[in-house]
Amino acid sequence: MILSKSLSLRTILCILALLNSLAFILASPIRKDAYVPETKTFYLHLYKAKLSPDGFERVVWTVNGTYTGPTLVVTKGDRLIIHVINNLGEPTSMHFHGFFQRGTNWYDGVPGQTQCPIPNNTTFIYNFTIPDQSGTFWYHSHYLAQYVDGVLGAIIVKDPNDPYQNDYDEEIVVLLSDWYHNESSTLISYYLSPASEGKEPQPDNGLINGRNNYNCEWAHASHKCIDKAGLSKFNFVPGKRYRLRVINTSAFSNFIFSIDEHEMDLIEVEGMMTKRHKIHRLIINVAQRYSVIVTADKLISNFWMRADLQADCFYDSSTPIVNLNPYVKAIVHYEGANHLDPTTKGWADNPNHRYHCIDLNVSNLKPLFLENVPAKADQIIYLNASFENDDFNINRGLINGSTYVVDIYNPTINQVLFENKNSFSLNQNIFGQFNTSEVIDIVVYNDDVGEHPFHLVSILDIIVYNNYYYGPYLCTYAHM
Ligand SMILES: [Cu+2]
Repeated sequence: MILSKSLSLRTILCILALLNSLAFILASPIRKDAYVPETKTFYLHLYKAKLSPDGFERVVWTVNGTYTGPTLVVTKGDRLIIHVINNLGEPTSMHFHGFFQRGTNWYDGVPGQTQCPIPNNTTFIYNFTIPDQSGTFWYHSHYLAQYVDGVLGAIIVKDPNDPYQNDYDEEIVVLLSDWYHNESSTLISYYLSPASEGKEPQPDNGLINGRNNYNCEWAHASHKCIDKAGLSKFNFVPGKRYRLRVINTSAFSNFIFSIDEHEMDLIEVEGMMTKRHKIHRLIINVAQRYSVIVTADKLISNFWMRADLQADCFYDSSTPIVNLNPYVKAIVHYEGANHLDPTTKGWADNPNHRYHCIDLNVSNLKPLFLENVPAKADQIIYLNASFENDDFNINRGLINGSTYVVDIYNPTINQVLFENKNSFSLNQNIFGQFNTSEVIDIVVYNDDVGEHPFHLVSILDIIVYNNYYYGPYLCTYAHM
């Protein structure tokens, strides 16, 4: 009796719920353009090739043979199946920068945290959906400094209900990067030696979409180097409006990005739509992403696109910058203009503009849609970032006084999920473990003179979401 009573009660509740949803369907207008999510499959083949992005030939660690790698274009709601085919000759991994990976933390691509490295001559398939994010993202190797050698590309997640979709006609991806003529293994072994005194290796050049010129007089005479290798060129159709998606994929450098005589309206910061905000120069730090709308409303001509490397910020004044042209350029070519180099002046050098040139001030950015922030955090985590010399005079990065030591073939996710561990050695730098519903404030303090981007790797999520874990993979191939 009791059982049937409760059943009938449940039935009534179900009917009520059904009536409710029927009422909702009747009340809401039927959207003709509702997007049906798709599964999108990509193949990223990693291998080395000799390329000369700025005329100086070097071994580039490519994705599908090119630098930069292919742009992956998907739509919010899609499932991504990404085959990473590793023929680099050493292990690798792929990180998809900016995605929350809720419930698929084991596809976040961080060796030692969320997976084992992908061995050479092995294919690993990442498989995750993007249910609630859109905007400008990028992917890059998360193994050692491989992305500095070239393993990177853009990911664009379109929003079928993009609030600005009627405000631009076309999209352009602009990848900015510092560029080194030595491979990252050489750079790292120098950096992690007493000789560097903790000063990061100086880049040799900067690139816009993988291109720039280089002064080959600065190269060793026997080295293969072509002067005037060529700049990236962006074709503008007069009257059209362009959404530029700008990503700084550098190892070390920030840029000031601008197009001569063209204002930019900033509309997106790292997947968050903002109120439309007019600027002239965009300051963009390592790993940051922005969208700006630029209108081709000038007389038909050519204009410089600029990405000024902030070389003054590299070191203190006692360390000279050598053999580097920090004025990185590309060309904005209006359809119908000649093919000569532009003669335009930058915002700060143009006497008509220099006194009212608007640089991005991040405190002026406002989200387009307000999000409710929980009133009070259950826990506050303080992370203090600093750099110090160790006993061997090697400069190390520290969080709360502790250097991170990776246990690369026993990732933290495995320790939590398979070994049920909840205490870790100091050098695993685990500063908090939380329950699913807890609200956490993370307070990051940068104790270094240099600027440092911080990156929410979803290992925090793993601990939060471990109840939902349904088995990714073990590191069975790790010791082959
Ligand atoms: Cu990243």
